[in-house]
Amino acid sequence: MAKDKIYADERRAGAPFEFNAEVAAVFPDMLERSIPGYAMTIDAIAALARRFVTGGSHCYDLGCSLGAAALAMRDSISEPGCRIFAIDNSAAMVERCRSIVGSTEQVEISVQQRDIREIVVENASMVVMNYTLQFLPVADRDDLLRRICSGMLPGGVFVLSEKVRDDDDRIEALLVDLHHGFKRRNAYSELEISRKRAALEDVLIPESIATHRRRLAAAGFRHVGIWLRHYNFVSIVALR
Ligand code: GEK
Repeated sequence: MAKDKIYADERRAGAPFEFNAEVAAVFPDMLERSIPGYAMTIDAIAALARRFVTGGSHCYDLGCSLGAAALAMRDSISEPGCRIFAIDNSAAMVERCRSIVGSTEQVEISVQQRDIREIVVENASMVVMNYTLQFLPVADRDDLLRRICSGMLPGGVFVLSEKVRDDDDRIEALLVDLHHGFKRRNAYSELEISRKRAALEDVLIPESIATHRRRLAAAGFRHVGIWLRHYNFVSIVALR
């Protein structure tokens, strides 16, 4: 697995973060060393796919990057006639995702380079947004979640993983610090951590758990619960 040294390079300082070829090439390492709980979300997506995906339905991995969630769903679906749509608007991610996913398996994964704000979700028993909503403009988030919910089958499952912001400023500062400690233990230097933080400013916009809960309820999800929290990273399960 190629090691993420992007922000060790001082030429990267100052520019906003982008999902380009350089990021796509080191992405699995970047996620594992930066997102506490990431591997657990992929395991849970597999377990939820076994439980919730129904025959002849669609599954969506929105903001799929290299397709980790789509692959977890594919390897767990035993129902017949399902299709998985893995969608990302980064050309570099989609190109790599296509070569990782291949095309020989029983459950087809259709990898598409699209903006997830423009897609139609239909006949869905499972939708995953694993750390993707946080990259959309806040003003676009309500509408997208409404459209996701209305394209889902009754009893379908939505998995939403996000970096969150605590309403209490002291707790927020503590959680950010603990997260930086996690990154230091994963061999990122202070300089890499602070450059990445600056690059993500205005690109990754975290919201509070209360805001996510309100939006999910307003979108039409009947049951909403947090199944994972590690510092300021959460994963939420919502049932249509
Ligand atoms: C995983 N889910 O491994 N339309 C489509 N894709 C988008 C958009 C958009 N408007 N905005 C951002 N993206 C993956 C990890 S990464 C999370 C997801 C992270 C895409 C973007 O190109 C990137 O590939 C992905 O969302 C977010 O489980 O890097 O922290």
